[in-house]
Amino acid sequence: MQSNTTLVGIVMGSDSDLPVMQAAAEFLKQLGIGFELTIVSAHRTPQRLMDYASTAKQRGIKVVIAGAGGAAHLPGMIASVTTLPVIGVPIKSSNSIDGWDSVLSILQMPNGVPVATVALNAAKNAGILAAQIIGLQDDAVSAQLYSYKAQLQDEVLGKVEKLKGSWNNGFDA
Ligand code: RP5
Repeated sequence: MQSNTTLVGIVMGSDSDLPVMQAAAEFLKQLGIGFELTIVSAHRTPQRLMDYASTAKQRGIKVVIAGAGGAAHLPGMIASVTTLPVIGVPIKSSNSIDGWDSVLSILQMPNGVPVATVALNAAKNAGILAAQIIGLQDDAVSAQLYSYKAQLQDEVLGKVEKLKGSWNNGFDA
């Protein structure tokens, strides 16, 4: 699919999150999935957060990817406003102690308000997960995801072959 329709909303708390978050955008671009990317700060622009989250669904967005660091309230607050699936990306930012603060702020949501939390700085996985959600109703996207998984497998099997030459440990499966 090469879509001009914007299906995924990527938001981040600050432009300082962009070096991490661009991996999500790159994956969606690779698959031809339309997305928008902008800054929405839970603490510095709370009204903008409310406006974004409350209008995203009616604007045609199917899934939101939200990345933030430190006291990372952006994904959870978006999830509190919209019924769209929200994928949270914890970011090790300048105000993070070691990244655990970002992870736990996004992961430990209360019952009733889930955020699908990926690993620290794992924006590419957020892009993949968003594509998988879009792929539920788009066969072309789904086919590309199968190819991507096959490529991952081929890469590992290539490494297996490479290792065989130098380290023969008897595992020949
Ligand atoms: C968070 O604070 C942002 O998501 C970012 O990860 C962090 C630092 O923001 P800046 O001070 O760089 O703007 O809200």
